[in-house]
Amino acid sequence: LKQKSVMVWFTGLSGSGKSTIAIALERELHRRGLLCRLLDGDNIRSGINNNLGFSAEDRKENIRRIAEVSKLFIDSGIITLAAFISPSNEMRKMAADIIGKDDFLEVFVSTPLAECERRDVKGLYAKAREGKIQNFTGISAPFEAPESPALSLDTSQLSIQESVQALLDLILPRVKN
Ligand code: GGZ
Repeated sequence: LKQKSVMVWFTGLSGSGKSTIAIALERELHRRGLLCRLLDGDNIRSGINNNLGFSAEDRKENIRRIAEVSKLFIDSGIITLAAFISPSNEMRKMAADIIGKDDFLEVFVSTPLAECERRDVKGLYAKAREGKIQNFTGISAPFEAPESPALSLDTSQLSIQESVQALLDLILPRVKN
């Protein structure tokens, strides 16, 4: 293998910027010739996890499967980025245990709820406030902030470029031979 792999696990509210940052990071890693793969709702909840909803139980199973799939990527030497709300310490610990703590970097996209709700890119917060979506994280379902993330990124304070640079500073030393 030419590169060491690492798991970059993004956690944060809907609309916090997890996928946006992860996509920009993926592009920068590719530009440096590094193999990486992004897992997010678009390729996981539409496919392998299309039978899961947003109950606490389904979210836990969502995260468990994502961690198992990520482990396969990691074991193949591919830097793996996962962008899921993963709302509890218990779920993130389960993911870290499956993947292995040494390879697991927890990144908290800490954009405040008020800012996520102000953006409301998909109109989901409005629907959640109206009661049209149940169990919506931050409104009618809990989100626990991580206790000791490797990195916290608040996209109401940092540009995407600044966030990506902080991530590269964290990741590149770990994947170089
Ligand atoms: C939270 C929900 C919900 C509920 C649909 N709660 O902004 P989005 O749209 O694209 O990202 C959210 C996504 C969250 O899925 P995850 O797999 O990341 O969640 S978890 O880790 O908790 O399993 C949102 C959309 O799905 N969405 N209903 N009730 N987000």
